[in-house]
Amino acid sequence: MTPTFASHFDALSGWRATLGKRLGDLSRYLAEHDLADGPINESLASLGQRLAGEKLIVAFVAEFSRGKSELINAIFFADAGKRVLPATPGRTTMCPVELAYDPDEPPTLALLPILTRLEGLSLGELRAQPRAWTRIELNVKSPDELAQALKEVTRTRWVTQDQARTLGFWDDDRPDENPPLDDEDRVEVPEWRHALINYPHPLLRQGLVVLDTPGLNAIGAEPELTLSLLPSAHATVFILGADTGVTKSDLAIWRDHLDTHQLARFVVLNKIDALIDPLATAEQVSAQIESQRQATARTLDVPAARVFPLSARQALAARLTGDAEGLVQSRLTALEEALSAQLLPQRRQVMHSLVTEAVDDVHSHVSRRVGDSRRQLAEQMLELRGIRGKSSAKVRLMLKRVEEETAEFEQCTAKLQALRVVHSRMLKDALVGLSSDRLREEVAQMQAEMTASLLNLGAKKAFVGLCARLRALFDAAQSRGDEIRDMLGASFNKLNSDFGFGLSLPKGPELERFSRELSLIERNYVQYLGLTQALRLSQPKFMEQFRRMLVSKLRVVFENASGELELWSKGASAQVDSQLRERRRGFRRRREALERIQSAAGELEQRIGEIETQDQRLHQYLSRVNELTAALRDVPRDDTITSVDIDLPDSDEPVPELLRHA
Ligand SMILES: Nc1nc2c(ncn2[C@@H]2O[C@H](COP(=O)(O)OP(=O)(O)OP(=O)(O)O)[C@@H](O)[C@H]2O)c(=O)[nH]1
Ligand SMILES: [Mg+2]
Repeated sequence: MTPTFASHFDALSGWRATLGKRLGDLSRYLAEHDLADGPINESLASLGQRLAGEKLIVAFVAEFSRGKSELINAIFFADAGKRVLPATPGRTTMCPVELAYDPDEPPTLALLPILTRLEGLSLGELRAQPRAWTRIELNVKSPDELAQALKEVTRTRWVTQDQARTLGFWDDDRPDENPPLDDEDRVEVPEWRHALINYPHPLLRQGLVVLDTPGLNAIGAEPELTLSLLPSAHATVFILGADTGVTKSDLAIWRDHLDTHQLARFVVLNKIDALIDPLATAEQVSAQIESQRQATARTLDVPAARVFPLSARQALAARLTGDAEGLVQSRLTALEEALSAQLLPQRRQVMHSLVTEAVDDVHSHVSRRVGDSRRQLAEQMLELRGIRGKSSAKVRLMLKRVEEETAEFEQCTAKLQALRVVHSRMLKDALVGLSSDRLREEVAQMQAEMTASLLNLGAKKAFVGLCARLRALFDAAQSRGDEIRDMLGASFNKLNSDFGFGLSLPKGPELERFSRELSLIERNYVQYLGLTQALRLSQPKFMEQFRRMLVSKLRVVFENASGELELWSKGASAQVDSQLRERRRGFRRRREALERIQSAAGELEQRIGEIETQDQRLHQYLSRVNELTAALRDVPRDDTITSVDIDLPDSDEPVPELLRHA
């Protein structure tokens, strides 16, 4: 059978596990032989965590009843033996549903009440507050109980028009888009704002996150969906009905949420089974599907190859009954192949370059450190060989020389102290502009400008102004960082020539990446503010929610940027500290050796032997580190999946019987 998304994803996880394992080997070796200092160990550990926690997010977006949930069932959950996510005619999924797996939590359905919208806290903030969520334990052993529990995501409640307005489901300016009223003038709204399903499915266990969304229309959609969840997805799947093609409301959703080339987009023409016509031949039906596909591609302005006609229902049914012929007819595998081909190599590239970069750093750090120690050993060796056959008066003289050299070297401590003071002052100056206080001030200024503008029509301008100021802050921090590097460069050269250090300047701090993240946030928000949404900002609650969401997004970027700068700085000072330690140790060894030689005959040869052994040992360490880093660089970056030794990490939790791959 052709490999599906699931099996390709398995291979990616295997590959990642190989990287993780080799990274672990390297870190352990470095630690056991004391070959790396704090910052290097820290950055290896955080890389390991990042690899292990790496997520791949796929979001499904469409008007209601196009078959999002059914398609998710068919692609990911057919092996549960049942339709897991509720999929029924009419509106079904009422809130965004995130499927993921965190092994530290039991299988649960966590639901965030819609009323939390009234408190103005953003979804991001509420994620960190377990008490805000209603939890339902999931019995993953029983497909029936599971499906029953997940029905909760379809729950609604009836509220007055006023309440609907405050909750964001009623907009007096857009009467056409408001939901219908019942006999008592009440409006039906979702019971939940967001649902998280923690479910030990093999794919989720390996870092896949699936986002199912409710049929989106502009009213009622959580801004976070557009501003945070969708932009962070690695792929989005947009679904249409093959029978209807692109309707007006489909097009509105496409424009509002997906019409940006930043996203990897796949378009599905679902329900092709509904086109089967007893009065037409199979060829005629195929031709009809093809022309529908071309028309869709033209309307949405995407390549026709990105439009996939298929039948989710047929595919699910075929997988549940093991009907290979039915699966072929459903045409689902073409979409799965495309998703795999596009996404998985891309994830590989990202992880691979992360690892290669880190490994290069480690390698140059260790080579430098070992090289430095070996150089000292060689000097010492030269000295000891020079006293072979010399008198004890000569040895005494040499001892005196070591003492003088030591004293001369120790004069560097005052210089180093001064360097530390200057460095930390410069770093502090560079970090001020990236502080959260500074960020808050800038956002407050934007908010003041927005509120002052009539009907918030100046919202976009105020926001663009904010982004320009924030970018200037990054630029300033970058040039401060460059100044620190230049200052260190000059000092290192002086220390090297005056005191025999082997200090080498690391590459400068790189804040460019954070400016790019800022631009991405800017693009998403600008698109959002361009919609009639700007008008909604005149509601204080909405404005507060918007502000909080914005601050929490930006704070992450700012914290990461200032973390990067600090880590870079720490790396530079750690180099000085470790060389200082090494040099002192070297002087001590020389002195001790001479003292021993002075007190006993025969010590000299023994000491020379010891130095030789030490040098050999260092040489071995270095070759082993070369092997370990080469092993990491050699994990293939491209798609030669089978050539990698795939040993998946042991998992202590057994996969529930019914979820095992067939
Ligand atoms: N004939 C046919 N029906 C399908 C197909 N895919 C889904 N359906 C049906 O269409 C209806 C809606 O499917 P859902 O998966 O609930 O649609 P959705 O996009 O998740 O809708 P909301 O959750 O309301 O946003 C269900 O009755 C499905 O069984 C298909 O390929 N062919
Ligand atoms: Mg649904």
